[in-house]
Formats: sequence, C-alpha cells, structure tokens
Amino acid sequence: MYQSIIFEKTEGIAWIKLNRPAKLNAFTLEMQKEIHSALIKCKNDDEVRAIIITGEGRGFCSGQDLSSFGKSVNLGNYLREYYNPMIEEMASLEKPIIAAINGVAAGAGLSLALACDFRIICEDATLVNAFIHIGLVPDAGNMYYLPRLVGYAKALELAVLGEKITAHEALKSGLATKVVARDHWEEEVLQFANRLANLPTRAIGLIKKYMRESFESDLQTMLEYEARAQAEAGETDDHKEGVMAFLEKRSPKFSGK
Ligand code: T3D
Repeated sequence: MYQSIIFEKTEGIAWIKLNRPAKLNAFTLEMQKEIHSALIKCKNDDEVRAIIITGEGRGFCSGQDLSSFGKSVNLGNYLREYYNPMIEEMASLEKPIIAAINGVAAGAGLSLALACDFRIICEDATLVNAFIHIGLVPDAGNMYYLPRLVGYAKALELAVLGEKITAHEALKSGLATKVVARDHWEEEVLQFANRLANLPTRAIGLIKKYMRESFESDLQTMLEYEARAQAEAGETDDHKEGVMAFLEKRSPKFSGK
C-alpha cells in the first residue's frame, strides 16, 4: 500500500499519481521509493502497456521537498541513491511513459517529466527549471534530456535563467507532445494513453531501447541495432497481425505479444 502516490490500473494502462497535493506533490524519499516500486510493477506486469505519471491537485510536481532536507544531507549521494535509479528505471522500461502535466512542474518535478517518453501539458500548467533559484544545478537526468529535447542553447537558457514557461511555449520548443484544454484534460490524456496501449507494445519497447542509442552511436552501429530490433519485432504476434490486417483490409488488433 502506497502513502505518497496512488497506483491504479485500468485496461492496459497504469496510473502513477503523485499524491502530496498540499505541497504541489514535492518529492520525499518515500515518494521516490514508491514511484520506483510502481515502475517495477509496471515492468513486470504484461497487462500494463502504457504508463501515465501525473499529479493530484493543482500541481504536477514541485521538485524536491525543500522542507525535508536536513543540513547534513550529501546531495550527490542522495541523487545516486534515490533519484538516479528511478530515472534509469524509466529509461530502461520498454513501455511508453506519459507525463500528464496537470499543473506546475518545477526542479526535479520537471526532470521527472523530461524522463517520460511523452509530455501532455494542460494549457494552464507551467514548467520551471527551478534549481538555479536555490543555487543548485539541474539533476535527475535534466541535463541529459533537456538539451536533447530543445537543443543546447535553449536548454542552457532554461537552466541558467530558470524562467517559468507556459504550456504553449513548451510545445513550441519541442518539450511537449501536445497541449490540452483544462475542460478536456482527463479525456484527452486517457485517449492518448489508450492509443499507445493499443499499439504493438513490444515494437514500442524496442524503439525506445534503440532510439536512445542513436545519440552515442555511429551509422554502422545503428544499422546493426535496427537489424537486431527488427529480428525481434519480426517474431511478434503483433507483426503477424499487422500484416494480416493489411492484407484483409481491416484494422489490426494488437495484443502486445
Ligand atoms: O540532490 C538532491 O536531492 C537535490 C535535489 C534537488 C532537486 C530539486 O528539485 S531542487 C528544486 C526544488 N524545487 C523548487 O525549488 C521549487 C519550489 N517551489 C516553487 O518555486 C513554487 O512553489 C512553484 C513555482 C512550484 C509553485 O508556485 P505557486 O505560487 O503556484 O505555489 P506555492 O504557494 O509556492 O506553493 C504551494 C505550497 O506548496 C506552499 O505551501 P504552503 O505555504 O501552502 O504551506 C509551498 O511552500 C509548497 N511547496 C511548493 N514547492 C515546494 C513546497 N514545499 C516544499 N518543497 C517544495 N519544493
């Protein structure tokens, strides 16, 4: 039973809801451990084909809970022990993860969103790389993902100036998959997650696994990775179903197997 998150499963979709709304879902040690544990559950559960991370109340996540930090904490060790394994779990999880950014995402809360595969942002939500305001540097994968998403110059600007950006600015700079009106928030998030959950899940996992290699690999290496991934995808039921459906002129029904 979780204390700081709500974990729910509905028809192929797992929801991880950060649940400290009075603090805009600021991270505590307990919350980090619980998110990590929920991600492992998702990895091991074949029924889960898409994961949504969102926040309860008016915030997505306001980053590290600043009131829970004692003076004696070594921040580097804290990151190594709690944040980094959670971010690495997200990267290696071969299922799509959606950040449903319902409200402000700040500091490591923004990092959490960046580590997701898709970001759906509510029209009135804001993002802020808040670390600089307290004399810290972006962490929890922020300095890895941000330049890859928006380019070096914009990433540096967001990290150094720490200005709030709106959902529409996030969309323009490549941070957001889509911006959704508050009135249609839940229905659009669910629709997007359902769409992913009904795609060939194993192929998505392989895309996620190998596409991230492209930043560190040359063409030859990527060609070999593609061949390996395709060999695996070609053995799936979903590949057979996709081809059959095409030949029979009907919509495919993918099982994720
Ligand atoms: O190695 C390591 O582990 C270091 C890791 C660091 C990772 C980090 O994440 S560093 C960055 C930490 N986060 C921040 O610096 C953001 C702090 N929060 C804010 O700047 C603002 O709250 C927001 C811009 C996020 C939202 O502003 P606003 O005006 O919408 O809300 P608010 O009134 O400031 O906040 C509402 C409540 O949440 C308030 O509590 P109260 O007064 O009603 O009792 C506020 O104190 C609380 N809250 C918000 N963020 C945090 C927080 N409490 C603790 N920690 C927070 N991060």
